[in-house]
Amino acid sequence: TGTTASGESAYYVTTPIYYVNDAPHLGHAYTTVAGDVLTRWHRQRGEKVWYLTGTDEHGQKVMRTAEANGVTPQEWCDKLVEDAWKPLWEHLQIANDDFIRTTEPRHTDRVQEFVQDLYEKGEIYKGGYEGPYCVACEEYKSPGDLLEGDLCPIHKRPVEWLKEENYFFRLSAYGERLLEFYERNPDFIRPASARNEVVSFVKQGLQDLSISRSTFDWGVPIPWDTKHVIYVWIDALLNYATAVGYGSDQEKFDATWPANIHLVGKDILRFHAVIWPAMLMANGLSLPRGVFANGWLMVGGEKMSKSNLTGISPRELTEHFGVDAYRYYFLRAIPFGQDGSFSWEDFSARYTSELANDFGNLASRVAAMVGKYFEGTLPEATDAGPAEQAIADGLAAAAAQADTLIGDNLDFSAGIGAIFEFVKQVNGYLSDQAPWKVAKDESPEGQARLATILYTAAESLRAIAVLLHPVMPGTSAKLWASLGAEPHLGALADQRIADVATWGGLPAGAQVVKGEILFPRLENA
Ligand code: ME8
Repeated sequence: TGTTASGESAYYVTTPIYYVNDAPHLGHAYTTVAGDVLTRWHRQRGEKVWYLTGTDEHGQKVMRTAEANGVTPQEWCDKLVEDAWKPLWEHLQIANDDFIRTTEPRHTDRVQEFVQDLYEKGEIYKGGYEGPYCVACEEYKSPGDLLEGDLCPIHKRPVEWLKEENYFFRLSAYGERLLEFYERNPDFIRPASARNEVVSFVKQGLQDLSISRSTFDWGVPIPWDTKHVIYVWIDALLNYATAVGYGSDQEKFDATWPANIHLVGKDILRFHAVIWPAMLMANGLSLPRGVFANGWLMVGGEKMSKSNLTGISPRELTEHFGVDAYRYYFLRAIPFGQDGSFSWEDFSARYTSELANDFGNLASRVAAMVGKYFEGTLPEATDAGPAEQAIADGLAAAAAQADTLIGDNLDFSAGIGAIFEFVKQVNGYLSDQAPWKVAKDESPEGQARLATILYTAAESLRAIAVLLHPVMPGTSAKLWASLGAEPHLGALADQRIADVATWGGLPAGAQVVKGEILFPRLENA
């Protein structure tokens, strides 16, 4: 990393660090793919970007899973991280800059220093606590929130009664300051429904937070009282700071912190929007600029989850639809921030109509016609008129909308929708202009018209390849190659969103080849 030319810190995006009690499912991949699209979008804006993901390895949940499998927790974590988590992110083309594991010394040493510091500042004291605890959430519950007396409202499984002498963080002292902070930074928590929920939660009054455990030992020891380990959530939240050099590499930390966006599922919003900012306030660090809570992927009306055995493996879907269609589908089909259900039928329908028919066919038709009528050499557009101007205008509008919707608002569904409106517009243009009919007119005027139509379509595809690159990097790269763009314009990753609508980027003379089919027909569709 490093500072940008202006000395501003990088656009820093994080995912939750996931528990390694089991392999990743669609829900984890949902948040991670969203973060990847967001960071790739900002890279194409030409910004300095830092994208962090990782794994949360301490706590009872992971410890018990390791025990049940007859290995040590560390062995269990090492195996799952290397065999399941990292390979999946590679498979899904996740371009994270770092991967933090909470068992790494670069993290655990800093966690101890952070907690020691709070202790010395008087922010931590010793006390006792008892209450119902959900191990799947790694969280004490309020008795009033339990279902049927003893079920966790998220996992629908019995809670355990815990009674411990613990260390407490004076969270209750931060309510007013947090409310002021939310007030001054109305975009800190998004979407608005999430902000409202947090504000009303904090207004009810905060309780001090138990931040240590002494009934098991799989965690980071409290430095001044090593019979206790640090509560897994305090340990975990700190990853966002330790991974970018907090306490170890001040230059890197200054170039990266604060995070611009913590992406989280709505299940862990309070940890990120209440506890985490309070921890940072207590320690005098600057606060993240935003927390965005995504909704839940549901199966049979319940949150898809490992604990409920409803987790679906992303590979089941990528084998059938391919990686890029997978990345596209969840962000396109579900407005980011809302819950959504996955279904094979819906995925197949969107694959066929939007990806294969609207987009894939456009790309292959244009390449085929440039091949057939101009031997693969992109002709010049000498006869551009109002129809071509409408396409250039449509592109400018789509690019501007997508930039705001995806890059600023994290409204992936509407942003991708804007790009696909442009795809539809280009398809409409081709049906109206009917180049296959114009081709029969062998006069110079007819040939100039044919050249102009095919140039316009190919130039539109140039822009589409750039705009879809953050969402579908592999497909866009194939399209870029098929347009023969690279020798003239350079690498796809170096194309800038701000320039994408400048008409005429792809020069006449580019060698257009009919590449492989972008979205093959589905088997058993
Ligand atoms: O909570 N729908 O880890 P975790 C959408 N270690 N998103 C889902 C989802 C679903 N059905 N299921 C999971 C933890 N997710 C902690 C985080 S951060 C300092 C520590 C996503 O393995 C979503 O982002 O339970 C959710 O917040 C995260 O996975 C929880 O993963």
